[in-house]
Amino acid sequence: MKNKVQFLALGKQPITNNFLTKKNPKNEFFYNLNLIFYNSTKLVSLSKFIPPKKMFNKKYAHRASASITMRKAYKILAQKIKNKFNPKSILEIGSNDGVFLKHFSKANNIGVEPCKNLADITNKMKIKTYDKFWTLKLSNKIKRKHGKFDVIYSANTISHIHNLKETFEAIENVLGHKGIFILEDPSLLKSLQKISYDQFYDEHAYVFSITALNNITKKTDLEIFNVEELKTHGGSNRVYFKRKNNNKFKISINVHKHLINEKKNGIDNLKTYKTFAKKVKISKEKLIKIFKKLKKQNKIVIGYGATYKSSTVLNFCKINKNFISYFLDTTHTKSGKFTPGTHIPIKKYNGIPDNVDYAFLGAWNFKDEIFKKEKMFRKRGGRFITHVPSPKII
Ligand code: JHZ
Repeated sequence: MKNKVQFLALGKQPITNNFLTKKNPKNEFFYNLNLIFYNSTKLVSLSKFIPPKKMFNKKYAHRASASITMRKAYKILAQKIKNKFNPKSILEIGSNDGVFLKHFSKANNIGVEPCKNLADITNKMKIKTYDKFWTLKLSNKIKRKHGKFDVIYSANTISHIHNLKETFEAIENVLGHKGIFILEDPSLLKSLQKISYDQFYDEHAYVFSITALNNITKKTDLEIFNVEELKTHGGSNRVYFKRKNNNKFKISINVHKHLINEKKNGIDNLKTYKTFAKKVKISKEKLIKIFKKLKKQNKIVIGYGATYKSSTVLNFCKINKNFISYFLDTTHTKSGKFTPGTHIPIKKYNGIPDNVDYAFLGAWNFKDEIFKKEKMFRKRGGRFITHVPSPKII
């Protein structure tokens, strides 16, 4: 069997962060979004990586603190890290708008954030932030200036970095002898189970399983010693690494349980991915059917949460402004712009207007938070459309 096999093609896709300032832009960039499975490491990745500067630049729109759920989650995690590891120094790779680091004492926390607009925010908050990509060279510079770290944390970032070998080498380079590296990224198993093919887009070079992470770190000095399942971002894993000779922390039984469970669910088997691809095709057909039916009935349909994830769905299913009048989003950097590829206007969230019949849940991962907030919309007969785990009106 070949080591590298393509199992899914999600069509022509734009840069998800390219929220357009013009309705009909010229020369919008598109690429073919294809997914591959590596038989040797069981890693799932994009077949072709997009140059990082095209995605992560001073126009980066996503703000990690845009949802109450995430603000709370980072606060709780910061406290947990303080209680468990009592770090004197902490480094965050992909510090975004400081939603996590702000909970630590400013003298000892360092951020790394290649999007200058975000790094500017945290530097203003007096959190020393390097507006650079995470590389071995940068890790050397940081080590020279700040020494090694007790805790290195990275949420929704390692899956975005193309060269995993260098990424882990750079982490090892600045991790203290007894240091802990904590990674948090969407779970491949959950994505397969929820048919959330929208976890695949330009930025997500990889969607990790514990199995793949375990395999790719075998040759490093790091090993996984704990795994926590999280509800965030539709289902994520928080993975704890330690140095192999650090006996302070025992390898939790959780690690073994996750590996066994992933095997049981076929994470190491190409057949699983081929079945997933078939389910994605059915999901697409069902979703298009819903939108076409609502259009025929002249219903007013909007989008709720212009997520990067939803860009994959909209472009793959060719759901454009003929089906969705506009998106509502709380992120101020997105409002007044248009969705990449599908050119749907994005408006500032100010409640769902009374004339709206249906809202497509672009931010389905925040369903609980949104349903709580939009009680009135549902009470007056308004309904949401979701594609996860199967397209339906709820
Ligand atoms: P959200 C981004 O993906 C990009 P996205 C990135 N690549 C990644 O990995 C994840 O984040 C972590 C809005 N919203 O977080 C706010 C409302 O309008 O799911 C956001 O624009 N009203 C780094 O974009 C969007 O939805 C609300 O009530 O897929 C949510 O984006 C709520 C709760 C959210 O990530």
